[in-house]
Amino acid sequence: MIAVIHSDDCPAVLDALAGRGIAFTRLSTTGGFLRAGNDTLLIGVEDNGIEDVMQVLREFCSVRKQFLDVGQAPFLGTLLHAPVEVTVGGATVFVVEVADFRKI
Ligand code: 2BA
Repeated sequence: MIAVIHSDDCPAVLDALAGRGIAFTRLSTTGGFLRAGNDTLLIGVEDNGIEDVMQVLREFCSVRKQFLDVGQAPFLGTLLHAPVEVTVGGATVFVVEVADFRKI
């Protein structure tokens, strides 16, 4: 699983995953739209572990609103004239099949 989460939610998510014995790797990443730091977790689980991870993400990744103003988003050029409300938080999750998994 690949989960992009808000950095503020990351400590609680990491604690919850570790507490359940779920292995993960945390990567510091940057969102393409906000150009702000977020965290991406690589989480290797069996099929029957997917829902456990989803439950942790639902519990600890809250959705909230944030205002994005022109100064924060110069890359949007002239498209942004007034602050816009953006939904942040939650989790963006990709569940992908792994062809092979080995530790050597
Ligand atoms: P960002 O790209 O920085 O996007 C942050 C939030 O800004 C998005 O939250 C969304 O609410 C809003 N947003 C993004 N593009 C927008 C647009 N063109 N117009 C208006 N609002 C827009 P989420 O959708 O929850 O995404 C959170 C983070 O997850 C993203 O940060 C990005 O790092 C990642 N992400 C989301 N969808 C992705 C995808 N299809 N592929 C790869 N990464 C993705």
